[in-house]
Amino acid sequence: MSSSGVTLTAPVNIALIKYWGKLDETAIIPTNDSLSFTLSQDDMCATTTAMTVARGVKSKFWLNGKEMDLGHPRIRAVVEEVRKIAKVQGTDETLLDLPVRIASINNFPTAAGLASSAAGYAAATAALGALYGVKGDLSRIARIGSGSACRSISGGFVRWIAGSTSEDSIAVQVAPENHWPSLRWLICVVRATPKAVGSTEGMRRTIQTSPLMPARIASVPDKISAITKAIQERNFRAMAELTMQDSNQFHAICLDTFPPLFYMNDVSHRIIDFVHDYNRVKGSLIAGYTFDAGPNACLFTEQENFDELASVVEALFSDGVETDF
Ligand code: 2P0
Repeated sequence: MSSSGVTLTAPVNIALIKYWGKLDETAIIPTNDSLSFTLSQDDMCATTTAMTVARGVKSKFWLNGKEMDLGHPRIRAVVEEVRKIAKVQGTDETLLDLPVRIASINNFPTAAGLASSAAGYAAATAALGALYGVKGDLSRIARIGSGSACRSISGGFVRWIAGSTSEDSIAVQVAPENHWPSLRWLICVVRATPKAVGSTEGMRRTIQTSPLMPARIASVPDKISAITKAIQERNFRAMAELTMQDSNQFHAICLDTFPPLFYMNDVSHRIIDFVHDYNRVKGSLIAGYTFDAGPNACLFTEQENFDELASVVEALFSDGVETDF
């Protein structure tokens, strides 16, 4: 970290109740609330450095060492929003006028349905916010970069309140990092290559074509209330059932989209079958799953069951799955 630069890290978050669909594509106002768990800083994360450079030096942006277009509307929107707020809050305008350089690195596969944009935009927003001395909520700025990024600004369990304007669509923590210390995640990388249809295009297609989508949107408020209660009570069974059902509903909506969105693959389906069989054999619901817009499985369980679950998954799927922590 130099006097004119700052480096910050943000972890990925895993959605238990999914975000899928926008009411406003530019401001990124979602069709429904969503709720997620932010992994710890030691797990999958993005690290971003933001620094001002001397006048006349070109502004630049790198992702995983590759130079990207700083004119990309989303990264530009984040930079402009951070500067706008900093100006209102009284940051020296000479600093705000200087060219800026941003470099972000993910320690996990990018764009493979592992929430890379969430961690990336959260880290970039945090680094730019610190660089320009912005105070207060950063979640609505991160949201402008990538919707799910607003949930990676906080740790623990986080709810993104859909809101209806750019001002009131924000993420709030519903339980802190240390609320449920026995909860453990097993991220199974089924395929680490970028998805065929990106989230933005996929959501647009779903909104335009899925007859089931309105029913999903209507069902979310009750699910958010129920899972919030389950989290507060550390009720694993209720939390796991709601999470698995919401993942399945999200992928049903994807299949109901036309042309359909196939984010899971045969290995993903085998993992789902395995989790249900495993719980049945154990005689109790001890493991859960959720899948984002990709085939990779996010499994979860409690500490006492983690080692066994990890070794069984490793043994059964090691040919097609790379397990992470
Ligand atoms: C989620 N996903 O809640 C859901 C579940 C994918 C499936 O948020 O267009 O990359 O940048 O706002 O945030 C992926 O969407 O989409 C996502 P944009 P984003 O985590």
